[in-house]
Amino acid sequence: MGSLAAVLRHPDDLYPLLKLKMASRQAEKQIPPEPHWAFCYSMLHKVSRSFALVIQQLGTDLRNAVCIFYLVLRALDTVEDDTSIPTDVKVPILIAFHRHVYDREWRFSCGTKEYKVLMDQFHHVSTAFLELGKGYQDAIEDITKRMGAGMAKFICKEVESIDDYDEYCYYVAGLVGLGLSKLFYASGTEDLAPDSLSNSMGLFLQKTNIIRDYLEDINEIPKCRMFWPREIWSKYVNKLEDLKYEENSDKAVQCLNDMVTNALMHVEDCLNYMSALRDHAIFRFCAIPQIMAIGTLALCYNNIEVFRGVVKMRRGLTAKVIDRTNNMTDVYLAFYDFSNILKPKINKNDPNATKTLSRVEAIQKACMDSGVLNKRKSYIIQSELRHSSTMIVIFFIILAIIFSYLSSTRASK
Ligand code: D61
Ligand code: MG
Repeated sequence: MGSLAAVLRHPDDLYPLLKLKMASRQAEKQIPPEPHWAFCYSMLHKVSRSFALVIQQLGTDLRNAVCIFYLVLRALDTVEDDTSIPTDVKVPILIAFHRHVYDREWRFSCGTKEYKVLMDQFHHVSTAFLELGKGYQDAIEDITKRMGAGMAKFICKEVESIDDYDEYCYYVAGLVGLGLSKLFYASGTEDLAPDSLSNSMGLFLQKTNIIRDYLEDINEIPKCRMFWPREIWSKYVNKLEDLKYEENSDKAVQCLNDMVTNALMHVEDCLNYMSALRDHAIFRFCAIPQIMAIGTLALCYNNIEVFRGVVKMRRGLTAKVIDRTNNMTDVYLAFYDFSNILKPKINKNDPNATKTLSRVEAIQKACMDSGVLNKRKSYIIQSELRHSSTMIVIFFIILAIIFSYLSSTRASK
């Protein structure tokens, strides 16, 4: 019912939502026949709703490599995230994980729900990994090794300084960016991107996750895990969990805005990375998550709800992003539009107002300087703001058609 209300409020979400629904049905139908590959692709859909769809659109060889890369790292991350595993058990597993992928007998049970299934049946992932080309295998092994070592380092170490924060994000997400750039290069369609730009792609996504997931991470049972750097939050509160208490709302929002401002630093690198891509499928695979991230940051900025519950872009807007992201013009328009949503939310009394504003303006300048912005009007906002009554009429016509279809099929049964 909530989604019906959302569609009524945003009628032009309907078409992209239906298109997305059909695409994900299609993707679920295209599960390969071999049992290990079938397991990998159905697992990918279960553990990552957002990445599965964009991975599915890549060409076969690269798609298989990226799928296994994802599952191997997701399994590694399941070990890292399971707070019930004692440190002396966890650290050796993280460090040796890159060798476990070659061993079809290896198994370590941990995690919950679909992550537990991934761990329990990890032999399917190893089997599929061993079928990849050597170039892909080497890239995946190398990144797994470096990420495992980095995660192990941070098991016993808190994220204190902003440098620690960047270092942690480099291990868990920047390295994914480096690995993906290597896989793209190995597939023969792209030049090898500079490491610093690949790293920024991961940092921007990871920092957005860390900001959005504050409440989920602080409430983690049995032990909370926190990635907000002390160097930032200690300016506002004495303990990180104090941010969630109502009496600290003002400080909490200021701290949140500080974190968002920090994340915005990576945008220009990300735009440069994306502008060098040539393959349409790889481009969409990279650009869709980035646009979702800037959209999420625009939504989180100055928003106390981050400390109260889940703040997420509505499904219809996600569907629109997936539908409308095809080239760099779309990306510049999206970044311009979302920074325009963030900009009026900057309160001049916020301690970082000037810094935030200058970052937002730098992003908008980068989008402007591309020279494509005036060619097309708007990516999201225009259609968001336009309250088109025709769309509502169309919606009700479709609803009536669906309704009469449903009642006629029921009548014929
Ligand atoms: C282009 C396209 C996609 C990119 C990219 C460049 C650069 C980096 C990334 C994707 C990675 C971004 C990670 C952001 C989400 N964060 C997490 O999932 C955290 O776990 C990090 C360690 C495992 C990383 C697994 C991964 C993720 C995305 C991939 C991938 C592998 C392989 C291929 C494509 C995309 C986070 O997970 C828990 C949660 O978010 O709930 C955590 O534990 O911090
Ligand atoms: Mg993790």
